[in-house]
Order: sequence, then C-alpha cells, then structure tokens
Amino acid sequence: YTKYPRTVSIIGAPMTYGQPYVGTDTGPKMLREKGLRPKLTKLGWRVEDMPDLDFDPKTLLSSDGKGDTVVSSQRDPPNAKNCALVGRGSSLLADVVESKLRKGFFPLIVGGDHSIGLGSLTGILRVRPDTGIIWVDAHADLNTPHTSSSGNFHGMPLGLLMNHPDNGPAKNFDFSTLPGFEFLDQQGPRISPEQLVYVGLRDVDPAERIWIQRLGIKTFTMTDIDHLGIGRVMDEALAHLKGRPLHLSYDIDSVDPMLAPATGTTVRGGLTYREAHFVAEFVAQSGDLASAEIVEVNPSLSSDDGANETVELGLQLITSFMGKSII
Ligand code: HAR
Ligand code: MN
Ligand code: MN
Ligand code: MN
Repeated sequence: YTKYPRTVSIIGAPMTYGQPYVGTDTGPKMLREKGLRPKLTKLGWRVEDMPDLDFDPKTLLSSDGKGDTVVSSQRDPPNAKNCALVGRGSSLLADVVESKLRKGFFPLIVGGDHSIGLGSLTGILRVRPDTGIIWVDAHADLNTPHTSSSGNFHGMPLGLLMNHPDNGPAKNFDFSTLPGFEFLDQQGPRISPEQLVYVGLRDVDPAERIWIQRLGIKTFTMTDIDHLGIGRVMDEALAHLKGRPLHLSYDIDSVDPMLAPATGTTVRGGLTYREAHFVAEFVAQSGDLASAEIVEVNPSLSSDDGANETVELGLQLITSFMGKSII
C-alpha cells in the first residue's frame, strides 16, 4: 500500500441514463448513510468526500452550468438511449477522475449505472494509460450502438473504449454521430484487449462473444470459476495484469441475485458471498489497486430487505477491496 496514495476521494456518480430504471442514482447516498466514510477511516484512509456529481439534465446539457441547452437531447441516434446525457455525464466524470488522480488521490467512484465506466476509465487512462482493468460482472458490457439490441449504454462502456489494430468493436466508430461524446475523440485514450480481464460473466450477447474471442480478452466466466475455483481464477487474472496499476470495476450484478437482488439486470448463478469477497480481498492484497468503482446498486428494485442487503453487501465489498484484512 505504499505504491499508491492513502487518501481516497469518494466520487458519487448518480447516473441512471445508461439503463431504463430510476433508483441507481441513490446508490452513493445509501452507501454514505450506511457509513462508507467512517469505514474507510477505520481502515486507515484519509477521506475526501465531495458532493455527488450533478447529473441533472439541465446542468448536463448546458455548457455554462446555467441551464442553457447547448447539446440537443431531442433525438437519440439508433441504439443510443439518452445519448447526450450519458455522454455529457461521462465527460464530466472523466475530468473529475483525471484531476483527482493528478492530485494524488485514490478515486473511489460510486455509481450509478455501469455507463459511468466510460467516464471513469477515460479519466484513469488519461493519467495511466497502462492500467489493468478487472471487470467483475455478469455481463461483458462490450456492445456499441452498432451491436446493442437494448440501446442501453450500461452495456457499452468497454465496447466504446476498446481498441485493436485489426478491428475492435469501436474501430472507426464515428463518435461525432453520438451527441455528448465529443470527449471521446479519435485521439482519446482507448483500452487494449490485453489490459482487461473479465470475472463472473454469465450473460453475454452474440456480438460480444465474437469480440471477446477475436480480441482474445482474458475471460473467467462462472463456468471457469466452477471449474478452477475462485483462487486460481484470481491468481491467473492478476498474473495476466502483472506490473500494471489496477482498476477494479465491480458491478454488483456479478454477485448472485439471492445476495444482491436490488439491481437492474439480475442473472442467476452468480458469485457466492465468499467468492465476491475473495475477488475484492485478493485485489487489495496485490498492493496494486489504484482506483475502483462499484456500480448498479439500485435500492428501489427490490423489497426493503433486499435493498438493505444489497447496499450492505456493496459496502462490505468496498471495505474488502479497500484493504480490510481478516487477520
Ligand atoms: N448485454 C445487454 C445489453 O447490452 C445487457 C447489459 C446489462 N448491463 C449491465 N451492466 N447491467 O453490466 O443491453
Ligand atoms: Mn456492468
Ligand atoms: Mn452487469
Ligand atoms: Mn442478455
């Protein structure tokens, strides 16, 4: 833990526009209410907590922050729902994450839906282009508007940022066709397939499957976890990313819906309580974790008990990857 800073900046990113439900915007607030800040302090972190980013449509769509609409949200391009809102929100988040990293903070980004990955990764890659990304998720989030059947941006952050000399999903993607995505210009930072590892996949779309294979992305599905055990999976995952600063992107829907029911796209057969924690603990123990995010907690999508359990689980996972040790 000496390699990376011991001051964490909590960045609340209450994004909902990447998927169809309201409620993901309350994730940051719920986690704070359950004691996020004191838990981090207890682990030895200095904590900087800012107000949540302002994702109010009026603010997002105006350049002067005074409500004058400068980006049209009138019409979304095909398969790109809430395009301008997701784009502008991501751009804002990218700038904040970049600036926190440059000032020496550990950014802890609290979603919000997984479309915030567009912003957090862009900010991180601007500062540390060689970052290794551990994407813990039931889903691959590797679509683009060209392949997505839902049009929901939370299924696209990796697809839009992926680059490959031959033909990545977003190769030659014309970002000027996506209002609000001007920040992802042709020179913008991109992910190479070798700097990404998936853990927990079990609901992958046909086009995503093709790209995972063609790009050769290191992938550990639930089947691999059944077969190898989570210990060996994480050994291999971190070996693959050896020498890189790490970013952990933790989608709560990676965990089994019995334990994390309050999320928008549940898929049965997910990580157990221990597997989910092992991932977090093992990444923390590597000493290479430099940024992290937790996404898709939506307390409004289940019973009160289910919501509480899910928020509580999110909090436990955060304390685990932020360095809580059992002994
Ligand atoms: N693959 C589907 C789509 O692109 C579902 C994506 C769901 N994504 C999340 N984040 N919940 O992982 O629409
Ligand atoms: Mn996801
Ligand atoms: Mn998911
Ligand atoms: Mn699906």
